[in-house]
Amino acid sequence: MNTLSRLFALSALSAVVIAAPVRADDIKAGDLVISQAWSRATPSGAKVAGGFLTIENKGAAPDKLVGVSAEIAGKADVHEMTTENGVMKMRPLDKGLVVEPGKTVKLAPGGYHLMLQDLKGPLKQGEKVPVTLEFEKAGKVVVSLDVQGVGAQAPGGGGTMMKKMPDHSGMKM
Ligand SMILES: [Cu+2]
Repeated sequence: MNTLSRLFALSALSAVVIAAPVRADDIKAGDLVISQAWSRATPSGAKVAGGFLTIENKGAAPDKLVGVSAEIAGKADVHEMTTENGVMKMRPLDKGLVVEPGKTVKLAPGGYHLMLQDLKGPLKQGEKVPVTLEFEKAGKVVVSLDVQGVGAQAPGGGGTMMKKMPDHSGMKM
């Protein structure tokens, strides 16, 4: 290897490192980066729970979320929530959820979400629930849903606040 190609290899390497500022929580799968996976605690006896996350496609081709499964759920789907004549409705996305190249798709309350059904047990605040996502191109990806409080509307709700205050970890709830 001559000096020039050595230099080139070195700079290419550092470029890769700089171009991928992935946070510790982020999960990379092929061209996809999945982050902020979370859910909400369920009241006892509840049979369904929603799952929320952010999918970013850093590649040049579209990918598609075609399936979801979880140990804790007998059945899981990708759902879409819409408001029709003032009534909130949700339905499974039979054809999957497309993530266009260069775009970010957010699954959040009131919109797209993972629907965990036939729950085998409650989701408890502070727990991490493993869920397997299946993408057409990126394949199967396991993510952990960070379980927040019952009324949480976003990740980083009550559960995360508690974790950031170790002094209060012995506090009774
Ligand atoms: Cu749903």
